[in-house]
Amino acid sequence: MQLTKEKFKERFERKLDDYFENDIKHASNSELCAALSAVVRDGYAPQWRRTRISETHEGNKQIYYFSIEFLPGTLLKSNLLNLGWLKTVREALKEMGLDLDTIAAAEPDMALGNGGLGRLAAAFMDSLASLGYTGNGNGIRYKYGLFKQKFVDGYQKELPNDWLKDDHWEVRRESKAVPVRFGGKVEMVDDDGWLTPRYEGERVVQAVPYDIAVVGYKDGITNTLRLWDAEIPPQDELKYPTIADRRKVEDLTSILYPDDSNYEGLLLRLKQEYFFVSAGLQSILNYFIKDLKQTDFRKLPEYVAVHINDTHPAMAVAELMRLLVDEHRVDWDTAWKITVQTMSYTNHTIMAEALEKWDLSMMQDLLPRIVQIITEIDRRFVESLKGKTSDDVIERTRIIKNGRVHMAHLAIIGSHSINGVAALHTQLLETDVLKDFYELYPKRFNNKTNGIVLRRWLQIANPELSDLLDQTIGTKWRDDSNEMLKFENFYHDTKTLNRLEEIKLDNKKKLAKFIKKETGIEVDPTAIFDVQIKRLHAYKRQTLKLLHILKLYQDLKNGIDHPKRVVIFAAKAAPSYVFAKQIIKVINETANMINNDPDIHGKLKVVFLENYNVSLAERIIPAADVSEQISTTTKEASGTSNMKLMANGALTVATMDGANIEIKDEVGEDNIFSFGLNKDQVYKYYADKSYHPRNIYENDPVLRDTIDSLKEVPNCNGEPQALVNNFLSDNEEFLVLADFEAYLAAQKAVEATWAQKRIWYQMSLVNIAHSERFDVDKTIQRYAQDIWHLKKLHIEKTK
Ligand code: 26Q
Repeated sequence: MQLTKEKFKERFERKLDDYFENDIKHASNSELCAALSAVVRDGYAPQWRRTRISETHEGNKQIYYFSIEFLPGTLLKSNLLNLGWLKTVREALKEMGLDLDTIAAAEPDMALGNGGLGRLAAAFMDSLASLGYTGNGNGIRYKYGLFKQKFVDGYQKELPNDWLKDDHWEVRRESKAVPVRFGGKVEMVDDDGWLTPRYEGERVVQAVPYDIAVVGYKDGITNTLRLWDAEIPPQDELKYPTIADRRKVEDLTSILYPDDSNYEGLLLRLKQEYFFVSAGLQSILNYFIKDLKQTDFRKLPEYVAVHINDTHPAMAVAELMRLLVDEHRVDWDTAWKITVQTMSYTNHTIMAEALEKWDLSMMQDLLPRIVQIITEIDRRFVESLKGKTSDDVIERTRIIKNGRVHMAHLAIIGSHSINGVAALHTQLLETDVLKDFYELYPKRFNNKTNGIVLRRWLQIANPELSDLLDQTIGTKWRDDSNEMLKFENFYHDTKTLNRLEEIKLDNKKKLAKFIKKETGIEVDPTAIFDVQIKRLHAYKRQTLKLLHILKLYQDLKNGIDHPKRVVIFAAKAAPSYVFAKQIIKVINETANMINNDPDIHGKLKVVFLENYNVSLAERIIPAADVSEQISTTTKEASGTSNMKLMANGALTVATMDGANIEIKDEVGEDNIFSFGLNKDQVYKYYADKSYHPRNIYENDPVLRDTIDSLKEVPNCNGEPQALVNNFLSDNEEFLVLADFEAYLAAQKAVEATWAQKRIWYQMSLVNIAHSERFDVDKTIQRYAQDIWHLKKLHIEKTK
């Protein structure tokens, strides 16, 4: 819908008056934000309704993306951008004496995810709507998002993140509520010749959906992210007389587990997984039967694709079987065909500790019928392979083993497509982690390299760079990222290169101001801004960066010069992850030591910003010169911050891991600083158990001095020693010291290039131009074509 500034002002003032009986002079930022959000909601409402009507009418196939995490961050500016209103609203507010960014800062981050996996799910939602595919998100409405991180004495403390109190987007749809059953006993009885479950002593929870509009960019459609909340069923109120009873039900959706790539077999987590899977599938079948008026379930895969985002929703395989066989009386073989044709699965990690294996007896108590069904799926799987492959392979691939249910096996056996998230990752799945399955089902495996919402990371986060693109290559890139490649034609254009430098400096000044306000630390915007932002995890090796910092510090103390550098970290550690928290403490104390040392004349600063989230990423990324992507090769499935930083012109220092390899392929080896062990070297160390870091320590004086200086970091309680012990332990899994020397060399190359500013910005320009390859729309096109088989929805545009 076209919006003029005048129309906007009028609506905005009316909302402010309706909601708060207030005017722009006296309203608080959160009131202004609420009123602005209300105008935006009115803006997409007709389109949202029309999308729902058209999808039923056209009966196009729909994708349901099942994910236990969605991490959209803030929605206000992204909705404004996608409605095509961003510029108009920004200007209109300015004329009213208001600043959009200040108002938008009052919106809480919707952080219903830990990191990469949740952010990817949100990016997929945006892209599906933007491309005109009917895509639905299915997840959990956590009362508290990912914890808020504070540093006290350099240690991480976690506080609750009560995002709902200021949320403006969700719509409760009680009429779509469905029951979800837990516990009790189940017995199969003959009902008219059909074996039917009879339940006894079960508890029923009411799943109530809250829908959030997903507004597609410009000509896109408006889809739905459906998040489920748990309530007491209205007819069961009397069964929950006390507040404690009620709380038990509410607890189900109260917290997001803060673990990233780490599996803990907790009952509540299992409940959460079944809860949103069952609710989502019931709501899909209700739609199929009631709205599409279908009676033949064999047609389900023509209308519905269900995607399992990592193994957390893998019970969807068994739950769809239950619904088809028990509730709709479809025979087992037919139901199985339908299920496999409907389901597809993405693996996001090769780390063994992240693989979910639920205790069978725990699952049996909570979900007795689901266990019967999984047992039957397992039995038939084993039966189907007997005589066709070795007993060893059968034993390795079956679902239930040693009293545990292997969720990845359930997902693989029950899906027609299995994909990894970057070329190397998929290759490792095929040749190593899921080798047996790859041999059984080679055609099911495929790669889908991750992507990012370039619109957000350029147009919203970096308006100045976006303007430069407009001025050089025209504005078409805003609709078609392929156009960005034309930016390479400006490789020799001094004016453009100078402008790139100015923009970067401007963004760095803004970040420097923010850093000063948040931490009190003074940083020089002309220094190299060296950025590592991602979850804190041993495999991501924030430790390698720490060792580099200590080496630089020692050099500066010894009179060896280096260009000025500001190292910026932001990262949350899982609350129970002791080693990750020790790393945070040591980095914080190292920062204190260095930042307050007058000897080095401010040549090196270290800043650890608290509470990394999408909003903070939007501040840091446009200001980054160097992007640190230094995971142990083979461990980072893809990474996505690498793509965001590249799009904003940061130069990448990278191991050849995950999507870093594809970034290098794209920009060429001259436009990236790659270093470190390759996958074969890493695997050889693992196979031979031949990694003995103590030898490196003893033979490399530079490394030895650096490690020894780590032990001297003040104000700690044994944390530095814990790090040292880890680095030096035999066959240390992440091979930190093995890559140290190569990493220093890569950083030397960074310094040399920094001294030649023209080359630096030429490299930066190439990176920006080629970031188009990682536009999430390209990723989604491939999913839509190869896995989900979707057609675009055609709807009449709002006038
Ligand atoms: C599992 C069971 C119990 C509790 C927690 C979990 C759990 C939660 C989150 C397991 C894994 C995750 C998250 C994994 C994740 O974010 N992986 C990242 O996915 C990105 C998107 O594909 C990749 O880019 C990253 O490389 C990968 O680390």
